Amino acid sequence: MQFTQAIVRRPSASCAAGLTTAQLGAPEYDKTLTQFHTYCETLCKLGVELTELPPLDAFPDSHFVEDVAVVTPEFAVITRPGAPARRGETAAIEAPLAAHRELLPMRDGRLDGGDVMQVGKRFFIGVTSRTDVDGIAAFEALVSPYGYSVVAVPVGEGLHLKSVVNYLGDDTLLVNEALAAHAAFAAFRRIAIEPADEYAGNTLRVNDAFITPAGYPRVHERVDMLGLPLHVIDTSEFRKMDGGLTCLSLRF
Ligand code: CIR
Repeated sequence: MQFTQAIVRRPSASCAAGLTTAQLGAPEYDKTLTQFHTYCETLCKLGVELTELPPLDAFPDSHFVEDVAVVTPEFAVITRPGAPARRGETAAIEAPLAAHRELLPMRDGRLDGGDVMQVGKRFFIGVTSRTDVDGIAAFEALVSPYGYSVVAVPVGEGLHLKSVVNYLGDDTLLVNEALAAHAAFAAFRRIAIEPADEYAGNTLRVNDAFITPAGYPRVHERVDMLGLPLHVIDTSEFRKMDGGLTCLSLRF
């Protein structure tokens, strides 16, 4: 969980035209940019060197860069996003990532990076409306030669696996009640969050700190007990588009 680099993409003025199920209204562009800048500043404060890519007006969800790639110390998998409207985003992430890693492009199935949770040499991958078993098999074929294993986890609700479970380091997961009982996670210390706080499950560990969404004091209190600095930031505009903290960057 030690990162020196992150790639972000500035949100486009078209961002309100992206995909969403949230029914929270349209995001305000100015506020979206303010929240994006706070996020970027927070990453920088935590010792990460940031590459900010320009907005892509034709792809209103393209600032959710996490979905188009999975980056490890050895390589970057270029995914095949599950939503057809987002498939074209991958071309624009290849050159920035090629500067840092060998690229492994997926050729089959569907898979969003938001469904991929890495813990050491293991990937837990959500089976969701965006990621299917063919995508998981294609991903596994690319990463297994590097010594990585893959565990598929059916996700009943939520857009992505990482919408409801995130690895906080030190064998600890922040996880919704439904997945807290899943056998795949039995060996972890699990901080279970109640349904009303589920959005804050998308809390991000960066180096020796956490970044968590504003508005969830019960979750803040529990994460605070882990003893690392907690950066609470407003993500209201991203939430309107089903987005959260992890999806706004690729960290490596
Ligand atoms: C989408 O539906 O694809 C975007 N509006 C939100 C993507 C959020 N990504 C993520 O959680 N990894």
